[in-house]
Amino acid sequence: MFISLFLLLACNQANDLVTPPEPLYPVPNEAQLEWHEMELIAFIHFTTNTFTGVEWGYGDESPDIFNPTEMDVDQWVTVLKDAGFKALIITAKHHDGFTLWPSEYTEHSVKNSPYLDGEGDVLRELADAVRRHGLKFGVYLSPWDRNHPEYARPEYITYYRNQIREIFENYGPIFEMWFDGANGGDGYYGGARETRMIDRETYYDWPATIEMVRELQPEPHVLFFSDAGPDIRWVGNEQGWVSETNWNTINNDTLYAGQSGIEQLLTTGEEHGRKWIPAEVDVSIRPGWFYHAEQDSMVKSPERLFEIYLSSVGRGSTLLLNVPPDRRGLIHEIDTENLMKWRKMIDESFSMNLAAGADVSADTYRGASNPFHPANVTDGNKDTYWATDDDVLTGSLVIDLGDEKVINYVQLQEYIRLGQRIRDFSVDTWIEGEWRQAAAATTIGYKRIMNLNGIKTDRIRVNINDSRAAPVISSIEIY
Ligand code: FUL
Repeated sequence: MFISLFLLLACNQANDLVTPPEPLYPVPNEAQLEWHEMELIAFIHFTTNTFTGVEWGYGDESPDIFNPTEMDVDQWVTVLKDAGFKALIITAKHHDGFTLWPSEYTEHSVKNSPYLDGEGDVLRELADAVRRHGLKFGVYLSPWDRNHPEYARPEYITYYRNQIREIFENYGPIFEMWFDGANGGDGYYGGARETRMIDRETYYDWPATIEMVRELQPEPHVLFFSDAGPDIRWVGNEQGWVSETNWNTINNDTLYAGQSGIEQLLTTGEEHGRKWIPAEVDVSIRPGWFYHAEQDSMVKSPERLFEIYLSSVGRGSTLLLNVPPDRRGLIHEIDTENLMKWRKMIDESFSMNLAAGADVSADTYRGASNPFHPANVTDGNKDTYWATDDDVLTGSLVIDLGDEKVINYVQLQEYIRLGQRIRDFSVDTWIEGEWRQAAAATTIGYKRIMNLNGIKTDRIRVNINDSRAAPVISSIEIY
């Protein structure tokens, strides 16, 4: 009796002594983690282009044309929130230079439009509505300005930074700031009507701009998006997908916004990247980024949006879906309907987690110690995980469903606070007395959804076939 009690105590002590895996650097910061967990962010393109019908305004549009007649930002936010978006990013200024807020630094602004007799401030309305509804507010401020007379000269940089200051001082906190890669070309430029090119690598002096913003808003940490980060990277395409292999890490030392030829690199990231700069998948629900009535019949269907969900969120990325308001200042009925049907598809596909509370076993777990037990992957707690010993880079988890079930999706999550590790995994199903491979892929990262196309089985096996360090999985869900 005494001996067995002693053994038990000794064992428990040994369990407590098993330390968690060391992080595999780089790891995400808290703001990036929150961004990963949002999964869905809405993009709003709205400016004079909505009224002229073009995608890139030349910069000579009269503010007189900006006149939404039934403007209702609450409708935008309600629709987008109901669709599941956790944040909104709006084009405070697109390439045409028109500002949606009454900037004191330009006349090319909503303040000189008929909207609310020049008293309107779209940024104010939206920032307030977004917060009222409990979402986060982000801003796109085009670096390229085809209206400004000093574009391509040093004076413009002062102007651009003044506008950033206005935004952060009056509409913050801003969770994400979008720096677009399209920079320089022909434009109005205060009447010069000429082509102006800039050195994309040096002209904006991004480090100084970013430092200025960090001083303006020390907390919460602003996430800067651009081709090169520093917090979030462009995904390299505008069609709604990130590569099947998707590393959240990349080396951005020589990258800059607007650099050509880096699309492929951006869409995969780099396994040995020295910075955590995850890709954001930006795509529009319509062919254009702005609303054009003639594209009403081309709004992406709920099915297409669902495919996009799987090739973005389902590959460990965040989806930035553009839903542009129309000339009334409303999200169009067709877009609303498709968004709602898409939401229903997601809810229906991922509502019944067959793995919740199911029996899980593994061929190995860290120190055979409970804090790293395989059951952690089905306990619904994102902060617990299964992990192996440091020198064990492979492992298999078996989830017993009890009875035979039809399986459509297997969803996996790495515990990315400790870095992204897994580079090869597969999913087997138990059929007719043997394991058969149903799906195989490379990276997991924040989230990975594998389509099993309705296979019937009572047991699922997840094999980690290769990992950069001890694999650490926080969740496996089965639908
Ligand atoms: C691009 C821009 O040129 C498009 O107009 C749009 O804003 C898209 C999100 O980024 O670079």
